[in-house]
Amino acid sequence: MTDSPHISTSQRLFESDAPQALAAATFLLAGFALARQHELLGEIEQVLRESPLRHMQTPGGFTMSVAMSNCGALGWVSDRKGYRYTPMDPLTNAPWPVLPSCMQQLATEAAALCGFAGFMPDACLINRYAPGTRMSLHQDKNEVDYSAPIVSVSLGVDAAFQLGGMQRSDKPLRIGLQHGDVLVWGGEDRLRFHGVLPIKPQHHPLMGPDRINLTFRKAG
Ligand code: MD3
Ligand code: FE
Repeated sequence: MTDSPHISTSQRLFESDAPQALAAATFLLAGFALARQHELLGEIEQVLRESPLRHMQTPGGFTMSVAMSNCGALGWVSDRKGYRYTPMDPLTNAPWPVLPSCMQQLATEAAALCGFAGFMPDACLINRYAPGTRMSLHQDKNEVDYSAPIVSVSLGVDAAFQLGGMQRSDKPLRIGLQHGDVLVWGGEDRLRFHGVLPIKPQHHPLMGPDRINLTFRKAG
């Protein structure tokens, strides 16, 4: 038997009761966003009406396959000049949309459950992966203060996340991420290399073929 080209996404039914440690300071909160999924998706829709998803240019002149937008006081951008955070959306020439309350509370609560009390993100990068989209191994290094953690929320179809080491050449662990999963990492794991393998064709009841990832950061 051959694989169907559009297998349905596996569904997590419940949130786990405790964070699962993937490394010393990297934690998976399985299903932690499920209880607020509809409110979250509504907030994301509203943000994207104001600052739409777009494919940014890399400094080397390539077009990124992940479509991105941001909300919060600062937003991550890439163009021919490099990677950085800006207070204004270069597409709309207006400030990035305000970080909505359900999104912000989710990030603060998830961080606290993993030992990072008082996490106040000032930036949320929204990544949209269509089938086939990947994000190659990289470090998140554009933030001013590495003592703050990063919180990520996975929505939509499943992804295979790569958790690498401190060198690009360190063999990454492969971790399956499902709709509603939340990852928190900080401390000694803050600068680990990480990436996302190409998204397989799948169907999610709320998100169709796509995956959306939110990453909450203290950027400035
Ligand atoms: C890093 N996004 O936007 S976040 C990014 O799924 C980004 O869209 C990916 O990398 C995404 O910069 C991955 C998840 C993540 C999880 C655990 C980590 C990144 C991590 C642990 C250490 C370092
Ligand atoms: Fe990253």
